[in-house]
Amino acid sequence: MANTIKNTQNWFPGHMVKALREIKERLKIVDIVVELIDSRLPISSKNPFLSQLIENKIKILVFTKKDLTDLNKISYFETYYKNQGYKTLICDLNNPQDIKKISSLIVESGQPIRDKLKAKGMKIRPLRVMIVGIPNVGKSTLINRLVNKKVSKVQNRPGQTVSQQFVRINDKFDLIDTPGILMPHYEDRETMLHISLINSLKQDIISKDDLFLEAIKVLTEKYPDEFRNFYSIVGDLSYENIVSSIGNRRKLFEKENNVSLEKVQDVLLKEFRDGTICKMVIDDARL
Ligand SMILES: Nc1nc2c(ncn2[C@@H]2O[C@H](COP(=O)(O)OP(=O)(O)OP(=O)(O)O)[C@@H](O)[C@H]2O)c(=O)[nH]1
Ligand SMILES: [Mg+2]
Repeated sequence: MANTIKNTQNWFPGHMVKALREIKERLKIVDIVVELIDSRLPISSKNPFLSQLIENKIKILVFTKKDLTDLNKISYFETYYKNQGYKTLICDLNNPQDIKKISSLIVESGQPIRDKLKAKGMKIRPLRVMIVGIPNVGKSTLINRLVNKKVSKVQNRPGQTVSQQFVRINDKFDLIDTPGILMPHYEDRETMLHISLINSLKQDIISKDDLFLEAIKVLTEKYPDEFRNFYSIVGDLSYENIVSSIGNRRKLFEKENNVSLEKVQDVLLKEFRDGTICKMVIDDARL
């Protein structure tokens, strides 16, 4: 484990390395870990390093961005993680009801710890809760919603949370915000592309051409009907026809009224990332 982390240090941005070290340190006093993953990538957006670090904690796994996911496919992954000892919730962090569910689950899961303290005649203190996850999965959003005011910067870009913050939620629990940790998948380029397609990886690591090709691949293989409908693509789903259909329909031209590939790429990648094309799960349900 130590070796694996060491080997990735060249790739990790400096604050990622720092975050991992800090998380390890903070874990010593943490009761409950709330790990956030993006529902669209229920496997790839989960940090395998973290799983090992939190083995002995009470573990809550929140699948975020429920509003962007293909609910027909998600229960498979929920069962998979439940079998690994996680308490799971599938949430839209912009829905106040879902925030309440997370809050209740934290309190409920931590009750045994509070009972233990009580039995020992010790003072019952607030549970110490840590929110973790790779960039852009909603950590700051969750904290903001839990405390009901803006305390942590929220932006749809990776790596926004740089320093850690403590937040008192109520008399039952305290939260520690942490920077997102991204597990780089050197051997698995496809996973890297997918992580980038949900905006959890710095864009400049991968070329726009490669990302665009992968987005098209995901859409044509997994959601061809939705893809066609969204962009009104008539005819086959060949690269040329996709580019010319989107370009012509959206009027994405260069000077000479030729379709601009770059503009088509920008539009499709933005709409893919924003989840407007269709609700989707990108990871395969074969585990
Ligand atoms: N549609 C949707 N958007 C969400 C949800 N949760 C978070 N977001 C959006 O996702 C983006 C990233 O959210 P943040 O809370 O900044 O994510 P983070 O994990 O703190 O990101 P870093 O600080 O970069 O690690 C923002 O645009 C949020 O509004 C959700 O459940 N549904
Ligand atoms: Mg953040």
